[in-house]
Amino acid sequence: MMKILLVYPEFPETYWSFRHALSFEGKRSAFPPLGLLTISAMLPETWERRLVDMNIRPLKPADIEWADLVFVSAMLVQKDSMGRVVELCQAHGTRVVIGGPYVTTSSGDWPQADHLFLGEAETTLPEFVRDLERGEAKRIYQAAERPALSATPIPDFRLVDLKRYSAMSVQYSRGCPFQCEFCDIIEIYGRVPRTKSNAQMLAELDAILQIGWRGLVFIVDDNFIGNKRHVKQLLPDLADWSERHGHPFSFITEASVNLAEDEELLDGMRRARFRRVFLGIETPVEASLIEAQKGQNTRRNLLDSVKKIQSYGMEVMAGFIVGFDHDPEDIFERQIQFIRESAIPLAMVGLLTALPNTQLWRRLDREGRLLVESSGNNTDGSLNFAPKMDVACLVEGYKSILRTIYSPAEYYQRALDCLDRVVAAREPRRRRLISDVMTLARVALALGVRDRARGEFWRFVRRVFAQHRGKFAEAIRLAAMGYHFRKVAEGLRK
Ligand code: B12
Ligand code: SF4
Repeated sequence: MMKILLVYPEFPETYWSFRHALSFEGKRSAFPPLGLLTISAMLPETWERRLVDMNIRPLKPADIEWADLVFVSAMLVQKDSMGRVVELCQAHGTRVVIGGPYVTTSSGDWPQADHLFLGEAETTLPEFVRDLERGEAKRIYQAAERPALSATPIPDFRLVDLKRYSAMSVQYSRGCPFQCEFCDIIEIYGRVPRTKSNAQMLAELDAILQIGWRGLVFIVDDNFIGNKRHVKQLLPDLADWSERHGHPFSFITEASVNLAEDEELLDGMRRARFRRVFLGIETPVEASLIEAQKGQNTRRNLLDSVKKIQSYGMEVMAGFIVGFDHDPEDIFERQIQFIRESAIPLAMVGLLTALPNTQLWRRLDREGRLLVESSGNNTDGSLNFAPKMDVACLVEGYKSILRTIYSPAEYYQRALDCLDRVVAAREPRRRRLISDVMTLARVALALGVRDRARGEFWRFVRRVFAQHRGKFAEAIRLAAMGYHFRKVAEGLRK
């Protein structure tokens, strides 16, 4: 029997850390590390396992001393923290196994690790276990092909400390059929979306229901509608499941903008209780979309698409990018205008980043424009390539977008516009009255008393009471998120 410690390294403070907003809910992190939960379920049942998510609590020497093997998973932004974990393991003489998207794209950076997994682990991890038992474990395991998701077990959700997270994660598909130039998803997970069966998905929902989870579930797919035919078969089953279980969950996911043209999909998602969807809008400038090979966004009116999705009860969140070669000088004002008109409160605006091994990375390399490895965080205001626009103009323009869209007046107005557009839906039954009251009290104290923009906050609350009383909880959540985004944007300015 082996003792396995699964470690998820720390994220820096970024847009996606949601750190300033999570503290209002008394949570430490937004989502549990699904990659580690998934590989845990592939290990022999008799092996003991423990999970340390360093976004929840620090890793202690005693954790490592307990383990025979330490498994670490990381994205590029967790690189430094992963480096410290690997060092700590070495200092304790404990073997360390690393994998995940960052290791897959940058394996050469890790001479210190004992075992490296490149790609998905459904076929390679069982091979490693067999090799280990024979004392013949190799240093590098590289998946020969992308596995069918029928081989993916139900993740080990029981390892998760539910109280610490604001949502649970499940995955339905991997891969995306599009070919955006900057995207590493298609390099890591491929362009042929692979899906789980309906039965697999429902079994995963049963599992998280059984451990006591109620509330938000993030379907972490790269593009939930990558295989529309399969999704259309899933959605009715998902809606039935939800009905049968008294609507314990609502869903959030990521999708491409062509979702807007498919009413069957939109209706199916509404019925299955999808409440938020993250879209890759990137830019309102057609020439930049063409440069980015994002044809799916040029074939439609993007503002109308957002509006359509909102009308199906889903708040739209979206990613925006500046720094394309074809960006005109007024790109910053155009992005601000688009974000304003689209009523997207949670707009993640980033500088174009060349992630390792992407088409963009290869092109810039050919053109001699690559400068350094990306930090993996496209919202930290740093550039890893030489842009066509003057660097100072680009970075200052980028910051001006953030200053504007997260200024309290702009943000609260977008939040109100969003509440106007997103047609109200009954939320899942919850038994969390006390924690909801605590959240409200914390938000009111931070935003309504301590914050210098408290006047704007109370104006927002008054307008919510007057126009959207039934959406009060949603409005408070949006206010808290806006506060987080503003804090991160302010940090960037220093
Ligand atoms: C959910 C998600 C998040 C969540 C993280 C939740 C969490 N706690 O994990 C949130 C929304 C917070 C997030 C944020 C970000 N993310 Co993210 N995210 C994802 C997403 C959509 C799904 C991750 C997931 O759960 N996958 C499901 C599991 C099952 O897949 P997996 O992790 O690949 O695991 C498999 C294998 O890789 C392998 N494996 C994984 N780990 C290990 C470890 C060992 C030891 C072994 C043996 C095997 C192994 O086995 C698994 C089964 O095959 C991925 C895309 C994707 N398809 O994975 C992007 C992705 C990981 N994110 C990415 C990025 C860039 C970011 C951000 C930097 C974006 C930004 N600019 O702010 C931020 C950074 C985080 C932060 N807080 O600062 C990139 C990473 C690129 C890279 N090379 O590192 C990805 C690939 C998508 C993309 N291109 O944008 N993200
Ligand atoms: S639509 Fe999204 S996931 Fe698909 S290729 Fe483009 S950026 Fe990548």
